[in-house]
Amino acid sequence: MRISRLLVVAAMLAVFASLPAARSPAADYKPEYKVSTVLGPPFPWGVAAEKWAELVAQRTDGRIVMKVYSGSQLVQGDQTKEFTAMRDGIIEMAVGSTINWSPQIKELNLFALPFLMPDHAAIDALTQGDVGRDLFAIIRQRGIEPLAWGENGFRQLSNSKREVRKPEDLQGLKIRVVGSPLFNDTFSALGANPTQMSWADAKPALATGAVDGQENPLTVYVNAKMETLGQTYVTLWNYVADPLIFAVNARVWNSFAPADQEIVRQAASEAGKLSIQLARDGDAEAEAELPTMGVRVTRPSAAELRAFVAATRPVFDTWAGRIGPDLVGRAESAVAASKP
Ligand code: X2X
Repeated sequence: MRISRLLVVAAMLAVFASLPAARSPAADYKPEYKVSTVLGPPFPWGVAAEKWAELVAQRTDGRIVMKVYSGSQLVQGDQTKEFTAMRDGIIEMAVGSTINWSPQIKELNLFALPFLMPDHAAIDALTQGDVGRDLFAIIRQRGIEPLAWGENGFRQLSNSKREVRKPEDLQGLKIRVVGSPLFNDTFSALGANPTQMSWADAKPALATGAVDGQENPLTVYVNAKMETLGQTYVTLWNYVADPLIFAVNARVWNSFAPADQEIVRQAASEAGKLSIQLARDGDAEAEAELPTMGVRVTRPSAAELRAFVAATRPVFDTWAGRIGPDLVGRAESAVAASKP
């Protein structure tokens, strides 16, 4: 009797042990993980987020199903609430802009310091170097696991009123700006009249003429068809760029088996690279297309750019103090070292 019971237990153990190991943690997994973005496809941002979800679904044999919700719909259109919602677990994952998370992570304002990064090499010097690692460590301390960098792109100025080649041209123009107060300060310093609003509100505001202009990468300009919203003057000035961050709520992250964490991280890294490539190629294509769409493109000369730099320098200095002079100093050194 005793022996037969032991045999039964042994047989049961043998059956459990033979179950595929990778399947067991899936029991704790959610049927779906919500991924928040501001822009969906065909914007590069949305394409890259979908790619992340697709790679993870394939490589985990469907154990981890990620669904992308664009338009900041998981935070009722308020993109500046995305980081908090993800930290609180309302959203499990996001591909978020550094701008939209900077109200919670002040150090992410770094990328919005006017004229810190002149070119793509400068962005890479920050995100792919020590500065990027330090920023990820700061985010990690706040209950979010950052996995990879992506890119929204250099933000160029457009408006419906006139060519902007020098700060005086911005005088009195009503410009829609994004969520960080740093943008208000920059445009106020340039003599414009900045109005902060979400992306959800920006398009109607441009369409009705409630605002005269906005700033966004050219891929956003063309995919949102801003030339049809009266935005016929574009100034290419590379004044700031916003990287994207692929990230997961820490509790969700810790619930994944190590092998699955590796898959999710690797997929984010590949989708991040795709995001950077799509953003850069897309901006270059859009730049070539703009003149054929009846858009007047202005590219200030180096001397003309210096006037914008000088006018915004007090804003740079004030915000460098808030972001952390040490971090900003190291960022400036990394940018200087990236120059050919
Ligand atoms: O709102 C914007 O301008 C956008 C889409 O670029 C961001 O989310 C930062």
